[in-house]
Amino acid sequence: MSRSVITIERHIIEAERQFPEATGAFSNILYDIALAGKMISREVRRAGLVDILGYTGGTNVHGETVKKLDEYAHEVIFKALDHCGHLCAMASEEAEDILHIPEQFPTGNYVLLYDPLDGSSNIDVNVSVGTIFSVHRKISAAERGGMEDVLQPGTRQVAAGYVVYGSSTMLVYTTGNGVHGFTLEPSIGEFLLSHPNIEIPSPGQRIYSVNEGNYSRWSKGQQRMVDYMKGMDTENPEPFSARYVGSMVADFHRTLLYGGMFMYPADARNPEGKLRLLYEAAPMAMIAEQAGGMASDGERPIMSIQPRDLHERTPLYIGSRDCVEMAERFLAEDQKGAKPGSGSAAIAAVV
Ligand code: P6P
Repeated sequence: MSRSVITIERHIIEAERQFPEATGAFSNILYDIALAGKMISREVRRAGLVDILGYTGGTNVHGETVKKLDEYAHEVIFKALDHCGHLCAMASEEAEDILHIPEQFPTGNYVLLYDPLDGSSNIDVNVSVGTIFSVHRKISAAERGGMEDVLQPGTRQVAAGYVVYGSSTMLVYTTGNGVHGFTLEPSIGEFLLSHPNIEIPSPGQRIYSVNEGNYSRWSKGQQRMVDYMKGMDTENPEPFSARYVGSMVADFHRTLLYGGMFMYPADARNPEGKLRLLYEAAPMAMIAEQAGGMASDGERPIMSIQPRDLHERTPLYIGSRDCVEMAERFLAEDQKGAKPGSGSAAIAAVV
């Protein structure tokens, strides 16, 4: 056995010990998120058996109402944390409005935002999906939190992470002291530290990740950048490789470990992009920055954006710093009305 066996609970406790004033509230939130991740992982891995096991939709063999997996994941997370006494409110991709803590439970000083099962449409074809979470401190005076507590910029996050349900189930999180990955050992139901202190390689592997089906709706700068990465620009000595899963958590996880850049640009049909700021882009941006990478909306850091709405969208460029900086240079030329083919200035300094 080459390395000590460290569970996520042990890792959280050790991290908490660095802060003598810590009350343990924050640690308990992370424990409960890890528990929810284990429960969701179990159901995701059985998804393909729904018909065989008689879970035909309306009710299962036990007469229970069977929910779609993303609704299930939403409820598992809410019910794992609604009574913990450390949250003043929650918000979920699956819920239109803010989620208040039930009256019968105590509240606390943190807010949890989450996408319970991102990419869930891919489950039917056995493609990796994921859960994304973001934790902020409560800032309002009210005991039970409100929109003010939820609509905070990414720079105010105290923790962020995701669970990727792939060839294995991994939980990756940061509390502002580096990024750490834990792999679920199903036989004992424990997340074990497998990727301590993850850093995005920069220059990383020359991988770009974007849905090129949107090419015709992109800006000229966006089109020129992708043309460059594909080697269609004579100035590019070495084309990038293209990888696109279509599940953000999977595409980001690969980018975190290998480098390169994942993009979901704005386009003529989605002028604000497709991905959600609060519970998709901002938590991934905290992880990327903590891992030495970068996350931008094409002009400014994702973490700097002051949210206006619970479900607002944002363009996203995230990964190795050199790639995201290149993206900002290409897109800046859109602002200057650059003529097609003038991408050379944006290419400078790209490794
Ligand atoms: P498209 C999944 O539906 C998702 O929200 C992200 O996980 C993923 O990156 C993106 O949408 C894929 O969108 O338009 O390429 O299918």
